[in-house]
Amino acid sequence: MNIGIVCYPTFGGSGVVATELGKALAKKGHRVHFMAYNLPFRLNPFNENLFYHEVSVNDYPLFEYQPYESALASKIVDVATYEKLDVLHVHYAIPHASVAYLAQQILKSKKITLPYITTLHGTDITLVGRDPSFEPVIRFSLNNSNAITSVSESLKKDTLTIFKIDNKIDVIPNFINLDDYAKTGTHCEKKHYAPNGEKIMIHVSNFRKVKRVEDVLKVFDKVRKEIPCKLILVGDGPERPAIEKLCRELHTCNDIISLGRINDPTEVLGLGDLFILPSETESFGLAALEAMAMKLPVISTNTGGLPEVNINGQTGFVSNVGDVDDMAANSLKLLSDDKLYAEFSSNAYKQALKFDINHILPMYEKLYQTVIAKSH
Ligand code: GMT
Repeated sequence: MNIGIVCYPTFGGSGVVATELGKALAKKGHRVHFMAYNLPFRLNPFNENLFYHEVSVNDYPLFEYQPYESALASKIVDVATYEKLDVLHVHYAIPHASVAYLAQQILKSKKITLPYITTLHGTDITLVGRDPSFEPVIRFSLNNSNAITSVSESLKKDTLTIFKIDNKIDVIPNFINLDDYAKTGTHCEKKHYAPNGEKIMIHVSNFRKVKRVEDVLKVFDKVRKEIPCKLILVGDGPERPAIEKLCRELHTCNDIISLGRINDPTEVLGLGDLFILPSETESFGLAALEAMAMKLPVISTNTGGLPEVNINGQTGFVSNVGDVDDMAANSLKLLSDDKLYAEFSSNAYKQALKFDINHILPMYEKLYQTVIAKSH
């Protein structure tokens, strides 16, 4: 198949999922055309089946806001026409679903059929999408999508509650490529970060408010008062200054290693003992799944789709949002009991196996074939 993929190229789960999906499809022989305003950060398009089409928006003094939607719609029309796309897959509803609809209508006027699939990732529904000003556009473009997928049952439920969607929503969960994880070696030794054999807790995110990184620090502070422990933070974002302030107040800075943004955190995860994700809301929690693929048990909240990934009492523990005492107690339970830890670590890996790309990719391929067949 000739498949077009539209995604955000920046650090964030939706871009990672879109990129890894495109790479896996290309490996199976499909021709995959990415359209984004920058090269997606995990994409190396040097592959016979992968193509990258940059969406550039020229600046002009008249524009306070650049017309990204128009530029993207024109790019889709162009790529669909000349590369003969069979299907378009847009990741993140805003604004990609409505842009896909516009492109589809323009192509229709040229007698070209292009079905589009919208994959909902989370904040496009639960945070940004909640803004009532977006409601009519999101609802219309979802109802007109040839198919909609959501990355968890929880997100499907939220979407149906927040919007009046008549269209069916298929749940196709996020995935990981376990082969990549199996290959991961690390050039860095654990003792470099934990010279005295301390345990290592890890948090990976884009440091937005929704991630509650302050809770990571509060939990870590409680844990390190009981057992020697280090915290590795991977990522960067708007909450970084607040985090730095809190670590000074808690006097924990010397035990925290901030690595900033890392394209592929797999190697770092290989050094860790425990992953922590105390998000306010999380449609799935791809970062937690990536940690589980590296055999790390997870301490998370019980919000959104997290309990579908992190099974409470088996692969880690889930707590109410903001309950840092419970998260600290659960962390200590795991870090101070080797037998329990080994059991959870093995369960975490087994759970990650269920989300291997080899199980998930056929679901997307089947969906593409269905929408293509239906639209002709
Ligand atoms: O988590 C973010 O802030 C980024 C966001 C995105 O769209 O890039 O992530 C969302 O999509 C990921 C991939 O499907 C999910 O694993 C994350 O749980 C989801 N984030 C939230 O719901 C907050």
